[in-house]
Amino acid sequence: MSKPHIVSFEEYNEWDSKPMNERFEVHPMPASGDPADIPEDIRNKIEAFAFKGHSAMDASIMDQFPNLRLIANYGVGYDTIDVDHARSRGIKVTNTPDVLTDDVADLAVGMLIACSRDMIGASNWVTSGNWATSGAHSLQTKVSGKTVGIAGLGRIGRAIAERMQAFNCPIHYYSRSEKDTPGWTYVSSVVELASAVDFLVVSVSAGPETTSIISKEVLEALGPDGMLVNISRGVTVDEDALIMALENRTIKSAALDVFYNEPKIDQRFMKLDNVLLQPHQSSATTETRKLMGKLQRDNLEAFFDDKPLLTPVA
Ligand code: 8YV
Repeated sequence: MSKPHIVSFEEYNEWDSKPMNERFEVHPMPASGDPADIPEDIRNKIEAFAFKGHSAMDASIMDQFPNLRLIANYGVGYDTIDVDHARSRGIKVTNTPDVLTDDVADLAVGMLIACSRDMIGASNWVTSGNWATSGAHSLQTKVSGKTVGIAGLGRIGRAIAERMQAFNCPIHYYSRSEKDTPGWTYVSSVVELASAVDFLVVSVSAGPETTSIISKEVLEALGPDGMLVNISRGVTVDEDALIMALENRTIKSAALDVFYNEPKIDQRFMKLDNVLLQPHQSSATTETRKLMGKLQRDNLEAFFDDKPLLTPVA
């Protein structure tokens, strides 16, 4: 029996590519990103995408494949996929939630502590020889017991809150509606949240409702002793406002794993001494990426086996 034809995006490790090629006829998206670079007779055979990365997945791509029926996303965030257009064409969309929640929450907590205690600066203090020649590294900021705000109490936001509760941190959170929590304080405004906390963690899903939800006003409310942690998407923060807030010390510091224009981020970040920068690596462990790839494939296989999709979003 012939294998279904799919298009794969970006690179896969062998632990993903081997089983994917065993089950499907895999056609890599050309480096140009232009579907027209795939021969039309192949495009007409394509029934699914093994989508990966953060490039725009819109009608200009989807409509080059007349028999496309499924977009299986590698990642929990699917903000670059035009789900409304997919739905209008009857194209199903899946993502890979849950398997990466712990990794993302772990990194958010690690970034918060590393930034608050300037662990990277302190490590450089040792390796530069300054410790031996100039004495102790500068005093930093305590984490335990400080008030933590979570903007977006989904799976990942909740996992971060549970971790910070173990540091005896009072938890405040913003969400579109109040949630069932172990006594955490709900606020219906991000500005109000920012004004009440020492650390503000951004874990909202990206979309039209959350674009620049961390605004100049929110950063001013967070204040000169406040710290921002972003593990959601770059677009959830007004990046110009953030850079100015860091330059002017409107906020104390920021720990960021996501940015506009990744990986060629705004060069102004490189000149700041109060940021901790990570290369969008919150789910980037071998264990988790293997689980993400398996879940993406499981959705593809379920689709072609006419079984229920495991993690549909549309
Ligand atoms: C990506 C992520 O999956 O899951 C998400 O939404 O942002 C990441 O884990 C990763 O960058 C691979 O594209």
